[in-house]
Amino acid sequence: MSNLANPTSTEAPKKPVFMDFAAKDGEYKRKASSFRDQISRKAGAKFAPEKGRYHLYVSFACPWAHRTLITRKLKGLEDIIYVSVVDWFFDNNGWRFDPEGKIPGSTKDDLYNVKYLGDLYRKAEPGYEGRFTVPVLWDKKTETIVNNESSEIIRMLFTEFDDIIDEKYRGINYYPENLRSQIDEINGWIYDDINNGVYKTGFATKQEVYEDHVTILFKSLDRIETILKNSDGPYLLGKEFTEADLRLYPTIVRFDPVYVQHFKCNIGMIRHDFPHIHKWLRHLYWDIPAFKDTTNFEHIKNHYSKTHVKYNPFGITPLGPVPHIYPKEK
Ligand SMILES: N[C@@H](CCC(=O)N[C@@H](CS)C(=O)NCC(=O)O)C(=O)O
Repeated sequence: MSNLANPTSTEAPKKPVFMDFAAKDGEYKRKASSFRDQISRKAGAKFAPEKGRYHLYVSFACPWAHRTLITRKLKGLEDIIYVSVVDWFFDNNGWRFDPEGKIPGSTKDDLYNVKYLGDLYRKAEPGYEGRFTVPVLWDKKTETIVNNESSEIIRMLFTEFDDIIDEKYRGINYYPENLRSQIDEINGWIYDDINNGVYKTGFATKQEVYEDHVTILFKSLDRIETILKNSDGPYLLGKEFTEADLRLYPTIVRFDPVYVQHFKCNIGMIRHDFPHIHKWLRHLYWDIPAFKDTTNFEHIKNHYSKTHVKYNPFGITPLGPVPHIYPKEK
């Protein structure tokens, strides 16, 4: 019997979930997330905000999951939503937990003690055939996945727990009404060209596809550089930190340590070629604990270098760049 039909199986799925990223045309195409329910503070909502009810599954390596970890901390939700962290190693069975505590920073599955993240997807939806991605926002009450799309999870965290969080975090919305159109506009091309652009560059399997994407990526980094140069505050939209900064950070903090070399995004480095982005990055990392405390370079570097065996067959993790991030005064 296929263990896909058994929601509580801890056996590895028979079908490999990984390894071929690009389609025949050499292009990497990211699939849409499958679970799209919402936590809502509206009366009668199926998924109401409650302390301890929701659990977040993340990888420290994953830039999309990183968004949710930053938001959880920025919004004072650490005692309200607990987290389990997968091992940085990802094999043919997908993300796995670390029940024996061998990997610093990783955890077991704190809810069911299953071996693979895929087991949770199959528990939520027997027969699920999509990808087993992080982040996952899990509801302990109905034992299902509420949502596995980071861009939606962070918006729920911005607003929907405001009645139960510490007063000092209430009303802080990084997607405020008055800046929405600007945030949407910048998010659009940052996602396509930069957040996802590094993957489209790195996973390309044809020379011309790679060259197209790396060119677009660096044009868009130039665009960010100009925006930050002309900004009247430290952030993309001026003095106010917004979701746009939050969504850009996980890609930029991985850029020099991983993407430059591993994904061949090497037309320039943030530290040497983009002084304003570099300053913005170091401000977030060194001045706001939600950024530094959720950035785990060991998980990030080990994951990409030791998991993408087609791209780095011997699994050697580069030692540089040293340091992974410069101090602020440099
Ligand atoms: N749209 C998702 C993308 C998440 C995603 O692609 N996560 C990657 C890790 S960086 C993953 O878990 N991949 C596993 C797989 O595709 O099998 C989001 O933003 O939440």
